[in-house]
Amino acid sequence: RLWHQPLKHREWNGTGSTAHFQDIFLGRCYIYTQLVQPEFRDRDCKKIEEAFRNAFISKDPCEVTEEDYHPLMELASQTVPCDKTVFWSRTKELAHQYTWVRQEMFTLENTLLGYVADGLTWCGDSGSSEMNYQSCPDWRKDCKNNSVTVFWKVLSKMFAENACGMVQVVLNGSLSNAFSKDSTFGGVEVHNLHPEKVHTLQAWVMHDIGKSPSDSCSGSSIMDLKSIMSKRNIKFTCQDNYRPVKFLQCVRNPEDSSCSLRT
Ligand code: DN4
Repeated sequence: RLWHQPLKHREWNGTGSTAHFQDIFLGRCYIYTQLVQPEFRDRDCKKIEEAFRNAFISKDPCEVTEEDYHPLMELASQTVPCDKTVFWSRTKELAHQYTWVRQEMFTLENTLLGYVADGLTWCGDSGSSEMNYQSCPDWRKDCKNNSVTVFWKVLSKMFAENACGMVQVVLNGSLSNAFSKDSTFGGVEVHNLHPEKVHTLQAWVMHDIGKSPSDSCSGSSIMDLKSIMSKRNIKFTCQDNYRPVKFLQCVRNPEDSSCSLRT
């Protein structure tokens, strides 16, 4: 290869690393540590960015391990107060709107590492110390052990392990299965709650306004979740269209009949 030819990365089926990844990561880290949660103001964002990069740079992006992210997890560890953890599955936007209004509550993306990585894509290449901005592995078409999927798996596991008290999950009742064992919530988070610390899981099954409800607290997918929790010795409660979250949906759909004061 001639020295001036651009390096050719391997080609994958997913979109490439987010443009300006490092700047976005560092910028978000400073916003979070200086402005969003100033109790983190002494965390070293440059060190965190370096630990993050070291987890996947110069590696085959399909052979990233959970251990690769452990130094980062230690550097950026964070605990959420008891009763304030909110999980979600197929309801990302709504769950985030809820924690935006209830500032004391936390989804994973309201913690430092979830905040900096939310919505970004990143991968390296075994033959190069650069990120691959052309393409990254897709978790369905290429491989599950890719730099992005492994990161969210490790982070979700830790988030669930650290939860305590009463925890919440926002589920999507406009899907045929509001609860899925194959999701990160059903496959990772549910199994990493500690029954000694978490006494209750409270599920809110929300129906999208304008779509017909497909699943609810009495449906079979929620029964599966209930039975998993009972085996895990964690109390389970479920509510359809939990009012405080429904109000947020109604802010966007004020004219819908289900949002009228008389119903
Ligand atoms: P989801 O809405 O089905 O998925 C959320 C994200 O995770 C999407 O980008 C999914 O990709 C991806 N995903 C879902 N299942 C898998 C899997 N088995 N392997 C690899 N990627 C997967 O909800 P969910 O229940 O899967 O994940 C949400 C829960 O996990 C939340 O409680 C969070 O604490 C945590 N989490 C957050 C994020 C994030 O902020 C990512 C992963 C997990 P696709 O189906 O769109 O292709 O981005």
